[in-house]
Amino acid sequence: APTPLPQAPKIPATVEIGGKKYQTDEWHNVPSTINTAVGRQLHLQKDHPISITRQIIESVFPAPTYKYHNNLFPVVTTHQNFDSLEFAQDHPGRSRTDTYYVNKDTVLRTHTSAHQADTFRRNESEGFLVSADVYRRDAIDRSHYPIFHQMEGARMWDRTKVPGGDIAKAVWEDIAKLPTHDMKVEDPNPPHHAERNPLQAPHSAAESEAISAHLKRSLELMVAEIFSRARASSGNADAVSTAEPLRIRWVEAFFPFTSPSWELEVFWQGDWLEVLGSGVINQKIFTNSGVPDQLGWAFGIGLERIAMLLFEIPDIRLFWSRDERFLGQFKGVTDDLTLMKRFVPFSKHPACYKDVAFWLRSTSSAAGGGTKMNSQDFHENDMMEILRDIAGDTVEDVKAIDEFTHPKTGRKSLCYRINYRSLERTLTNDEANKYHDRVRKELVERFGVELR
Ligand code: FA5
Ligand code: MG
Repeated sequence: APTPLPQAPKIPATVEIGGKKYQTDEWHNVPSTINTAVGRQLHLQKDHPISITRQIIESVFPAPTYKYHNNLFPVVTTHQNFDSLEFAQDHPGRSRTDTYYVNKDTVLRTHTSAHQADTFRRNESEGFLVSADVYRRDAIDRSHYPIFHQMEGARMWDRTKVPGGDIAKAVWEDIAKLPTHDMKVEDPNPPHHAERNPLQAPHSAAESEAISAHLKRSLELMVAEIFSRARASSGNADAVSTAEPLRIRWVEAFFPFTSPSWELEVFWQGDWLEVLGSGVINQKIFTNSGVPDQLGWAFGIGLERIAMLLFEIPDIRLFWSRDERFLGQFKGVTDDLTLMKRFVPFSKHPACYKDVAFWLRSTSSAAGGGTKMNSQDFHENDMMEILRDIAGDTVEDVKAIDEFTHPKTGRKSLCYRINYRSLERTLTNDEANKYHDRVRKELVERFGVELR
């Protein structure tokens, strides 16, 4: 067992999250900065770009075929978030370095897929969309934030309800009813690794193919719709840029809850950007949810990623801003989507770079009697959280710039470059220094590192 840290953070016996009280234990790692953001529900805030993006996507998946769930509570069990989705016991996503635990059996959902099994079990509609805030311990940069918003979508067919039980035929008939699009899709059928993404035993090749085709067409239509909204507003002087023709492609992906699986990427400003994960739903999830006769597809999309493309929003922190210079730019768009326009950044304030370098704590190893690094004590995401605790949204990004292992002692040293920059005002060098001094102190207290 690792020796205790010099000063383990104190854990209160109970915490209140979203108005509910929870018992904590040694797994608890939800900082107050995260807890206080629970309940903001940007996806439901009128004229917020996350909410506008949700509504545009919903328009492609119409009710009543798709039932919308926009208010599901963010605290879920590890069973809902992982086990019900066939995550292996040792899957890295379960780690405390990646996931916010309320206690050993309770987490802040890391994805909207946490609600799949329960929604299948209720068996209320042929399809559904779940939009919600999700939580992940992660790096700090302009496209990652520890809270973001996902939309889960799923479409199901019931063997006992289609004529002759012929799912493939019924699905192709549904595909024929979908609109078409004229987007160029690169790699519509990327090659599969048969061992990791097999045809599921309960499915015929024809069934899996039909469901995959319905999935791809539906999601391509969604992307086409999003970008046509951007174009529809191009009469506007501040229109979203539409110079480049839209390019999208399908890439093989792996999820424990779908097979086969894909990610959809969009070419944007010179690079392929992943916008969603998707696939044919693992039949075990239907069986375990008491609906073994259903088959279908599911996807999970990052709403921030889409909103950043749609409105040309350059920094993910902006979504959390209460500054009128941000929010004011989207007024009225919910009621009239032709008012949609590119976000015009307000003045960019100067960056303030500060480096921190330290030796990781060493612990004596019994065997050999030498000194070994106990790098399990330190995970990069832990430092990200210290930064958020102390400097909040004034940290724009953090980059590892050096890593060094001493050849004789085996000790490891790390160096990070932190960019302090406020979105809303100019930060003085003094203020940045104050933050940075506290960060250095906290790294020593929490992780026993030795500053260099
Ligand atoms: C998932 O979360 C799967 N649950 C998606 C899924 C659903 C697959 C249903 C199959 C069936 P992933 O971790 O790749 O997958 O995240 C999905 C999307 O969320 C990404 O494509 C991206 O758009 C967005 N996303 C992921 N991490 C972040 C982050 N830190 N900040 C903002 N957006 C993110
Ligand atoms: Mg992914």
